[in-house]
Amino acid sequence: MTPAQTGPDEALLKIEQEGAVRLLTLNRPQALNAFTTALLVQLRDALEAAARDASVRCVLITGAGRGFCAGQDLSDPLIKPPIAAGEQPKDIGHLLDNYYIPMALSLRAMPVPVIAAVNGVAAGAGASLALGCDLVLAAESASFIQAFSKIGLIPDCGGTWLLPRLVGRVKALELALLGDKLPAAEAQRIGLIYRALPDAELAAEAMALAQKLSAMPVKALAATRQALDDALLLDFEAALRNEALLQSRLGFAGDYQEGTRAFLEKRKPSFTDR
Ligand code: T3D
Repeated sequence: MTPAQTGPDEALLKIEQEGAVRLLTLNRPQALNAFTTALLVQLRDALEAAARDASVRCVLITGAGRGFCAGQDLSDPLIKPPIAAGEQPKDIGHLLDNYYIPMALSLRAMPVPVIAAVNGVAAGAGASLALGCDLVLAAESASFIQAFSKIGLIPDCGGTWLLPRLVGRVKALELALLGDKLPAAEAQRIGLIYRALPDAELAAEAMALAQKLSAMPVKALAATRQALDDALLLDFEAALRNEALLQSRLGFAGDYQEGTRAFLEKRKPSFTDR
């Protein structure tokens, strides 16, 4: 594994490259990798840099230490409730507008697949980060907590959009209203995540999956994500026409030519489009 680049404060987010996989490790283990504005900016910048870099064909996000991400850092002076008399509460909508939304939009727009390797607790916006990825693997000791309701907030960073789509309204309401800890195995059982697996296997399995995806036609994988998301907002005929539009674009791309040629020539394809 080689360091891919260094950020302004390298310690908050580790950026490494293994083959065509860009590994991003949230690195504030002392606070279960809770988000500060600096970490959010670095994560967004790292996602956008990976999106621009043709050598990157899959992104893998994980956390350092025993947590994945505990959501917003509640001790951040930008959001801490007023302590001194007369001090006004901060506008946390501003924090979402300027830090969470840009990061969440960059994640959703990635031109390559993104995997979350959830190594420990994913709470609040940390759960939204994981669930916003295309495939979520989690260690059996990991858990997902919609911690927002416990502190008087609603799910954010995409949580209200993602939860009902992933598990339906009834389960989404249960998770969001109660804010209880959902163990990884149960998250897999209800279809919230792709797979829970033994802790010792998580890192290697996640990297193997990322390498596998990176060798696939990633342009088509990103278009598949888009088509599935679009379809939830469209009627049947509009979804058919959207498929035709996306398929038409892919039909002109090199990967489709390569995929069909390789099939006919009975050889392994080598995909290069992005
Ligand atoms: O600005 C806005 O608020 C809008 C945006 C909101 C987005 C959000 O994400 S809101 C939700 C914020 N997150 C939470 O409410 C979760 C808070 N954390 C917890 O409930 C628990 O820490 C966990 C259930 C995640 C894990 O529990 P446990 O027992 O395994 O660990 P712990 O002892 O609570 O935490 C370990 C350390 O991490 C501890 O520090 P210490 O005492 O060892 O120095 C703890 O304070 C720190 N930590 C954990 N979560 C956060 C945190 N520090 C700052 N912010 C956190 N979110």
